[in-house]
Amino acid sequence: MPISRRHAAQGLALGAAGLALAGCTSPLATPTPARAPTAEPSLDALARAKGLRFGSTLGSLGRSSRFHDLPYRELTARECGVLVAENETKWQALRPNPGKAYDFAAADEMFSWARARGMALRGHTLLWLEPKWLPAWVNALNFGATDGETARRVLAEHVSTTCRHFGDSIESWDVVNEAIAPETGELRRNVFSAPLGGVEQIDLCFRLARAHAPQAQLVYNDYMSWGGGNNARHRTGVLKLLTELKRLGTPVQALGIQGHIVARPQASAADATEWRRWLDEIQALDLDLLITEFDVNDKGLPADFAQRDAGVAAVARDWLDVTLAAPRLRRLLCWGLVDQHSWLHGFDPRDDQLPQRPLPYDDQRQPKLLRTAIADALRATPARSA
Ligand code: 9MR
Repeated sequence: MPISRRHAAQGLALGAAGLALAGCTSPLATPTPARAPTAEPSLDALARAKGLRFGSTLGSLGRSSRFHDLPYRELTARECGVLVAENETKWQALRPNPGKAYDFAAADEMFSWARARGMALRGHTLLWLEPKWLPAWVNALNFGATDGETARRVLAEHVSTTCRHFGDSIESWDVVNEAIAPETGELRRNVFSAPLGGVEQIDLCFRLARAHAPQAQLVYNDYMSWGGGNNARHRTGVLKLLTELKRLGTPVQALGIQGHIVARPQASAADATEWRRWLDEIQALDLDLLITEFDVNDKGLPADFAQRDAGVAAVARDWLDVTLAAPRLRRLLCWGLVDQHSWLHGFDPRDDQLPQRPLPYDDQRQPKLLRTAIADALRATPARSA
């Protein structure tokens, strides 16, 4: 099911490497491999050298379990210092049926594996506000506009049960995910909007998370990026929401920038300037920043693998250079490491039916130019003070 909404207007830059696209001619050739990962420091080691951490996601649910692809998960352990579950800590996964107990087994298995390898954990997400990502039974609750007490109890049960289960093992929680509609810049509505209010349900979730996960960093996570159109409206809406939360004293501590960027050969010096200014405004609210779900949608690039990989790497480098330069940004997580396991195959396939190549490694687990771009961006970013 394509989610074109998020990709509508992400005009992105191609820097120097992107301009090299024109020279690539071999159809579907694999480009010169990026530097071998084994001879290189891991991405997390490069990140740590600058006071950041690098991480990625793994998932164990469904037919194509990434977690049970053993070479893939060892690659994840080699490159990463932080792990986030792709789906296993979402409300829908933990409690699809209100008549049954919470099921933490899938998340627990992945998290205990990650902790044994010294990885820090991120939780994603306590409230994915849009109705289509809430459990069907939650959407079906009929609170009525005045029954705030019951609505509050449902949210409180979910947030407290989930936070308490994971205790202080989770260093950072995406408390609320994707509350702003990019088409309008306004708050989305869900079953909690009438009885509790739009901003109020978000405020409540953060307060509950603070009470039940006192050690965790509390994050608002969304997919606004640079560029005009929907992205501009989305940025305005997110800034407005965070400003209002701060005014209310909501314990939000950081903005998670998902970073599902889209490769299109468009110049964007103005986009970069505007993005930098917006990141400054967010930090001026006394908020930290994280990149939580980085990948590059290559629908706008040619079929040829060499051209595509060069284009993806160039766009990534441009975006990462600007975004990583934000002084309060200390985490960079990819939404997967190997192309084969990307969500984009199902959600936003290419028009030519060829598989997307959005991640730092190809299906043979060989590093691509995107890995080089990420490594170089980490090398180039200023060091954060301790
Ligand atoms: O990658 C995830 C995919 O496997 C799930 O089917 C989908 C719905 O739960 O969510 C995807 O992850 C999303 C993340 O939770 C929030 N930001 C956007 C991600 C890609 O859609």
